[in-house]
Amino acid sequence: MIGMVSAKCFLALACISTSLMVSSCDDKLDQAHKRLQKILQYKVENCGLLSTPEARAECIDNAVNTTNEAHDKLTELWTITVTEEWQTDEEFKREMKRKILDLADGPIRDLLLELVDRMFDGEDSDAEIEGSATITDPPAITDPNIITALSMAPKSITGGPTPIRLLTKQLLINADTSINVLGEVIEGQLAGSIIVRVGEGQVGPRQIQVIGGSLTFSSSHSVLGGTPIQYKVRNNSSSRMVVGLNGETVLTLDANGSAHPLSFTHDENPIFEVPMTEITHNNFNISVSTSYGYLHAWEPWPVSDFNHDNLYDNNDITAFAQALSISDPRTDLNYDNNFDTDDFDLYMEYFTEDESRWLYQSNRFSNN
Ligand SMILES: [Ca+2]
Ligand SMILES: [Ca+2]
Repeated sequence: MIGMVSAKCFLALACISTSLMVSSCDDKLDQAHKRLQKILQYKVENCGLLSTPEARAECIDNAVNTTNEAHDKLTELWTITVTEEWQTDEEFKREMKRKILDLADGPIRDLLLELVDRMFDGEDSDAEIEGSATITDPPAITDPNIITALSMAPKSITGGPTPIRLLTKQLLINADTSINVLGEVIEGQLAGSIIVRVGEGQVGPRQIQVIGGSLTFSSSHSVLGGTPIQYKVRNNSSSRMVVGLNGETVLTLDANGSAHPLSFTHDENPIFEVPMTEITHNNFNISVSTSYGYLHAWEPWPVSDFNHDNLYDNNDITAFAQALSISDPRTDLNYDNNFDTDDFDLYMEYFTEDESRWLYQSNRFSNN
């Protein structure tokens, strides 16, 4: 939804004659293929939750087959559409969707429609967010997931000279938000309550645990069709809040988007990094303009943190290499049905990217 400017794809009109423009449309198709890979990886991960080996194997087979078919069909329709008469991104998208709607296979049709919708999101868009966030006493918590997460969370921070008791609070967020997508400005309100755990008596640079909660983007703009977009913070995720020197703060939210067409799908897990400044104790100012490239929404590769411990380190590389050696479907990252060093090289590329982002946030502030 939020990203920095890149080449407009309607320039792809000139694909055929101008080599300079080829990269921008090839990039679009490449992005769509990468998104398909991610969807496949999530699907395969989810198959692992099934109880019997037979069910898991069937689920993985289905996921691989559906994704491979979608991959080929997307390339085929794209290749036809790119040579046709169209003037703008919107016209190109409409042509693609018209062809996709003719497909007989329901699941592939739905998958491709969503991919094409997403293909132009995040391009030529930016956002402004102005508002505040305040840590205050918690409301009565009724969400059973949050109650469970709280019961399992540690009660204190140990390791220092004296243990620090952790208290449950809420972070109330309220901000005017304006998103510019392809020149269409969507004004709205971003608001919500995030359940956090703070060290008793701690001030200044500190780390704040994020337990759960949700953020809602509501707008009267017709594009939302009267339905707000809800982002639910995933329990036991890598969400966190770090207050650094001079009150510089980053709230990192690992959140699932609702089923809203403008939202991220359940198949993807974008991570938002929202900068804030602590003005007085527990009162934060939010002032973001993506023109300065400061608000981040990134989607880590599902395979980067291969062992799911919220760390990006050498153990993941080892685990990936082992899985690759037994042809785990998640590891065929270049989609050629071979499990080889090409996949490993791609893995290292994605892993390095995710690791550097993760390290950037981890090392950004000193915590004490
Ligand atoms: Ca890991
Ligand atoms: Ca491969």
